[in-house]
Amino acid sequence: MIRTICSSLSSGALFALTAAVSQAAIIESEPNNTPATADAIAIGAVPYADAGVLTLNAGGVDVFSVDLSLGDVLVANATGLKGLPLGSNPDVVLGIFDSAETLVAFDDDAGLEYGASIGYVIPSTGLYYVAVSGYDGDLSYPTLGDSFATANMFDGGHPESGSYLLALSVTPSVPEPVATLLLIGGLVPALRRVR
Ligand SMILES: [Ca+2]
Ligand SMILES: [Ca+2]
Ligand SMILES: [Ca+2]
Repeated sequence: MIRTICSSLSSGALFALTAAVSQAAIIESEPNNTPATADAIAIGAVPYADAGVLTLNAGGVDVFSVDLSLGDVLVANATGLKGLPLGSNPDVVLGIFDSAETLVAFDDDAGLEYGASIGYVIPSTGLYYVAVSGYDGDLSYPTLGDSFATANMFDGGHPESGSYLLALSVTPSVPEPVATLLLIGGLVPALRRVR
């Protein structure tokens, strides 16, 4: 099926399509187990949304760094793809760490099945880390304020492994249509005053 589609495209179009697809996916490069070895994700202009199919290794963590601005709404979802029902395996967890590598948000199972989901409003402009790890079975979650080095579930002790979907989005704190209305609401009275 893929070959049929490709044969109908010129090499230039195929290159453009390949480039567009590769730029649109979150990718990782192991080892990315710590903030120091994180894979950088370029957010660019907001609103932003992207996703990638990645691999969690037993004992491993996948860490991604993102530059975010005050008021940005970061939403991260991780969903296990190894078994059915979707999200049940691997049992992933998500952590958001700030530039000091301090845990500021954590989730285990708010996503699909044992998938993880976090929505976090960025309190100050800077670098943040999105970390995907596995549930380690000891019934003890990390505490907000923990450092990456000491946060339980991110210490390399979990048995979970397999492919998972990571989806990230970043939106401004005030939705654009609302911001536009506010701008018009401010401009129209001003113009009337000028007249
Ligand atoms: Ca990985
Ligand atoms: Ca990793
Ligand atoms: Ca989980």
